[in-house]
Amino acid sequence: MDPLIITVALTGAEVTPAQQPHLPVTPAELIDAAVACRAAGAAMVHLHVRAADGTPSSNPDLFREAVAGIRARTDLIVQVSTGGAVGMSEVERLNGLTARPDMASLTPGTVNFGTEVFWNPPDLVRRFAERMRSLGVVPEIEIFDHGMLATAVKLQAEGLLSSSAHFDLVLGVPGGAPADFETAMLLMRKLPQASTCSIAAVGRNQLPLNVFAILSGAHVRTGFEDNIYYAPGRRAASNAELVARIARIAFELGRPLATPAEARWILGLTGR
Ligand code: KMH
Ligand code: ZN
Repeated sequence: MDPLIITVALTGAEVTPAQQPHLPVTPAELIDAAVACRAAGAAMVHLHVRAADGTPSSNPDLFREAVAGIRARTDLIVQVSTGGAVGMSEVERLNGLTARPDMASLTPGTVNFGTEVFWNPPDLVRRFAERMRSLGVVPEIEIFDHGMLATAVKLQAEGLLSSSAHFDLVLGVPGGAPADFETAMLLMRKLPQASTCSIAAVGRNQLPLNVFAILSGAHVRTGFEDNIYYAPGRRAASNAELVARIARIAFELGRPLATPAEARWILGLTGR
């Protein structure tokens, strides 16, 4: 197995500061959180930005400030979201790319998202993939549901996505694929052979699916975007607390952590 890449999704777009008082909101808070997560064992950060009042934002200045600060204080792989928040326009969702991140998320399909719809029709996905390629930004393909995998494979066949892409299985969104071991195994088995993948899961399923990822040779995404609790009834004190727990479990299970430099090599960001 490769060393374990821990990605931390610091803030997302759905959780509110009222639900999680330690949610990083401003660029300064995102940068401090990223620094703490790097110290705890993370190799990659998945980034959304927020307005000062905590609402989701697509302001390119906020992306640039956060990315520049994370780069100045860490060697983390920086991945911006192009999912943004439900209802954002295509232009808004692409704003993070102006910060010249290493990677960006790319969701190859539309999915019900709670009571709303996360809108990713085929032409939008193609445009996003083309924009990333033209900027030299590597996609992380976010699989919320089974059918998205087939679309990703189709785009690989068309040459729009690399045949050795990195996937993130995001399980347990209401409307998407459920967060259980059987689904995770099925999706992993169906990934193209040269793929790498991490596993993220929503809410109380985050920890068991993360542990499944450690044991099965996949990588892990943790963080407040997917789950705000450390244990039932006890909110996590920070993103770093969630990262540190994954690092401890990986250590106990004999799976070394990837440094950001090792993660770059594993993901083909620096050439093998
Ligand atoms: N906030 C969700 C609607 C991504 O970052 O690419 C989409 C999302 C996925 O979070
Ligand atoms: Zn996200």
